[in-house]
Amino acid sequence: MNQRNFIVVLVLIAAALAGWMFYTSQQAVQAEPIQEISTKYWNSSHADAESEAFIHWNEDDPAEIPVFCARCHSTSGFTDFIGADGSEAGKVDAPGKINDPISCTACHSDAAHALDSVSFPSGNEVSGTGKNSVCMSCHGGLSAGTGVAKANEGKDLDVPMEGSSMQGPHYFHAAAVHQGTDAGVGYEYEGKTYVGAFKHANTVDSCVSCHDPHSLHTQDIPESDASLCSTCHSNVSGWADYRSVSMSKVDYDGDGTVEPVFDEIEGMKAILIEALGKYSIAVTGTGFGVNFDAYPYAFIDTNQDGTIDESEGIFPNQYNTFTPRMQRAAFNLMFAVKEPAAYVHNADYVLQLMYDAIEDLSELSGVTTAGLTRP
Ligand code: HEC
Ligand code: HEC
Ligand code: HEC
Ligand code: HEC
Ligand code: HEC
Ligand SMILES: [Ca+2]
Ligand SMILES: [Ca+2]
Ligand SMILES: [Ca+2]
Ligand SMILES: [Ca+2]
Repeated sequence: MNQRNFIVVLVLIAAALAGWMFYTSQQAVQAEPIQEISTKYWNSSHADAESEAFIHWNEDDPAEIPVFCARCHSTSGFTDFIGADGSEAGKVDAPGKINDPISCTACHSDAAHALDSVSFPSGNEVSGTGKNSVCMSCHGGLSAGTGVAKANEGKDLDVPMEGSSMQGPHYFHAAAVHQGTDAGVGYEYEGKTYVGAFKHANTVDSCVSCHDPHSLHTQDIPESDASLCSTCHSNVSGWADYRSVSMSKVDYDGDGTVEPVFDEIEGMKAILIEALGKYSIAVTGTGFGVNFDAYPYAFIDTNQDGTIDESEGIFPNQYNTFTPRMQRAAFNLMFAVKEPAAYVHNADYVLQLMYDAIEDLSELSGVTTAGLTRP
C-alpha cells in the first residue's frame, strides 16, 4: 500500500471505529491515539510486505495466492474468508492478491468485529473467542493430526510408505497450541487424554491480553516500564528472560535437572528425534534425521551418526520412507518445533504429544519413557 492509499484507509478506519472507540473509551482509561497504533502496526511483521509469507507466490503464473492458502497470506483472502467483501462467509471464493500483507481492514470490519468462534483444521470449533477470533483464524494451523490418521487408515503401522514425506501443521500455529485438545490439532493417541486451553492467569489468558494486536509484542503496562510478565514472574525484565521462566518444578525430559519449561521441551524434542532415528534404522534400515532450517526438514542420515550434516541436508536427500507410526510421531515433533513459543502458549500439551509419540515408538526404537514425566 502506498502512503496516499494508506491515509485514505486511515480516514475510513477512523470513521468506522469512531463509534466503537467511544464504546471502548467508556471502559478503558484512555483510548490509544490512531497515530500511535499505526506506528506500531507499520513496524510489525504483519505489515512486512517483503516477507516470504506475502511474496512466496510472486513468481507463480498467474501471480496470485491459491484459494487454499489465501486466507492467512493476504488481506484480500482474509476478508473473503470472513465474508467482509460480500462473498460467502466461512470460505475463500477467489485467489488472494500477492504483496497484500495483513492490513487494518483485515481485522477491522463489521464482519471481523462480529466473529466469536474459530474452526480448526481438526474440524473442532471453539466459541466465545471474541476479539481473539481474528488472531486464531490465521494462527490455528493448516492441517491436523486427524488428517494424518485418515490418510493412513487401515495401513500397517510399521510398513514404510515409499515417496512419503514429513507432515506438520504448518507454521506459527499458536492458537492450535494454546487451545490444546479443544482445538485438537496435534496427533492425539487413542486412549490418552490431553489438556485443553492453557488458563495461565486471568490477565494473560487470551491472545490480545498478552499481545498488543498492532505491535504484536507483549502488551505494555500503562504508565509503567515493567514487563507484563514481571508482576507474576519476578525474574523477568524483558523479552530475553521469557524463556527462563520456571514454574512447574518437574524434570519432564528426565535429564536429572529441573529446568525452565522451555528447556524441558527442548530436551523432549531431542529424545523424540533420537527415537525416530533408532526406530527408522530398526524398521526401514535407513537413517532418519532433521534439520529444521532446511526444507523439507527430514533427511536421510546416510552415515547414521544421528545428525544431518551439510551434505545430507539437501532436498534430493529428503527422507521419504515414513511408516504410519513414524509419520504421526513426526507430526507431533513438527507441532512443537514450528511453534517456538509453545512453552508459553501451552507447554503441557506439546509435552504430552511428544511423550506419547516416544512411547508409541519405544518397542521398536528401544528409546523408552523411563525417567520421563508426562504432564
Ligand atoms: C491457517 C492459516 C494459514 C494457511 C491456510 C496457510 N498458511 Fe502459510 N503461514 C501461516 C502463518 C501464520 C505463517 C507465518 C509463519 C512464519 O512467518 O514463519 C505462514 C508461513 C508460510 C510461509 C513462510 C515460511 C517461512 O519460512 O517464512 C510459506 C512459504 C507458507 N506459509 C506457505 C503456505 C502455502 C503454500 C499455503 C497453502 C497451501 C499456506 N501457507 C496456507 C498461516 C497459514
Ligand atoms: C491483526 C489484527 C489487527 C490489525 C492488522 C489491526 N488491528 Fe486494530 N485492533 C485489533 C484488535 C483485536 C483490537 C482490540 C484490542 C482490545 O480491545 O484489546 C484493535 C483495536 C483497535 C482500535 C481501538 C484501540 C483501543 O485502544 O481501544 C483502533 C482505533 C484500531 N485497532 C485501529 C487500527 C488501525 C488504524 C490499524 C492499521 C494501522 C489496525 N487497527 C490494525 C486488531 C487489529
Ligand atoms: C490474516 C491472517 C492473520 C491474522 C488475522 C493475524 N495474523 Fe499474525 N501473522 C500472520 C502471518 C502471515 C504472519 C507472518 C508474517 C511475516 O512473516 O512477516 C504473522 C505473524 C505473527 C506474529 C509473529 C511476529 C514476529 O515478529 O515474528 C505474531 C506474534 C502474530 N502474528 C500475532 C497475531 C495476533 C496477536 C493476531 C490478532 C490480533 C494476529 N497475529 C492476527 C497472519 C495473521
Ligand atoms: C501469556 C501470554 C501469551 C498469550 C496468552 C499468547 N501469547 Fe503468543 N507469544 C507470547 C510470547 C511471550 C511470545 C514470544 C515467545 C518467545 O519468543 O520466546 C509469543 C509468540 C507468539 C507468536 C510467534 C511465535 C510462535 O511460536 O508462534 C505468535 C504467532 C503468537 N504468539 C500468537 C498468539 C496467539 C494467536 C495467541 C492466542 C491464541 C497467543 N499468541 C497467546 C505470549 C503470549
Ligand atoms: C497474572 C500473573 C501472571 C502473568 C502476568 C504472567 N504469568 Fe506466566 N504464569 C503464571 C502462573 C500462575 C503460572 C503457573 C500456571 C500453571 O502451571 O498452571 C505461570 C506459568 C508460566 C510458564 C510455565 C508454563 C508451564 O506450563 O509450565 C511460563 C513459561 C510463563 N508463565 C511465562 C510467562 C510470560 C512470558 C509472561 C509475560 C508475557 C507471563 N508468564 C505472565 C502467572 C502469570
Ligand atoms: Ca468468501
Ligand atoms: Ca530436565
Ligand atoms: Ca534438559
Ligand atoms: Ca549424518
